[in-house]
Amino acid sequence: MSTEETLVLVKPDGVARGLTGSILARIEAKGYALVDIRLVEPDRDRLEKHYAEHAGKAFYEPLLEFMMSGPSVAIRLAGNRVIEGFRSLAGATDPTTAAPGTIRGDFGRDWGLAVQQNLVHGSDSPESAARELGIWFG
Ligand code: IDP
Repeated sequence: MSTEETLVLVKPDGVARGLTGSILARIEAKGYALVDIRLVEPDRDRLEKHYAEHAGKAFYEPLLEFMMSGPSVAIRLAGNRVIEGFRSLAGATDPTTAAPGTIRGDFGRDWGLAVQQNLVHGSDSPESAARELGIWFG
């Protein structure tokens, strides 16, 4: 047993396109547990903390603008190896090359913008999960 928790976000493009229910259905079908869920309109300060590792990159400012363009659904998700498992469900960062069968592969679209609008976020390590859960649910 290695039950753990992760932060999942349905990003503004996923909420705006009405895909929250479809994404939650995949998460629940996989057997992960929703511990907490809320609609959030993050301010810049919260997003700078969340995306600190990307500060200075070409897509950083467009990423923050995109994440402030509308509400996201923040989910505290639990399960055995859920960090790795949700990232597997989500698929690769680039929706064009994300594998069919993944959330990004099936629903994501490359809009030709400076930032990939790829529907979801999932923490990438136990350390990131603890930090990000504090930012969104602290
Ligand atoms: P991940 O969300 O797949 O873990 P990260 O490398 O942590 O990917 O990047 C965070 C977010 O920044 C991505 O989900 C995507 O929205 C955006 N992003 C990352 N790399 C690029 C890029 O090369 N071009 C445009 N947007 C990017």
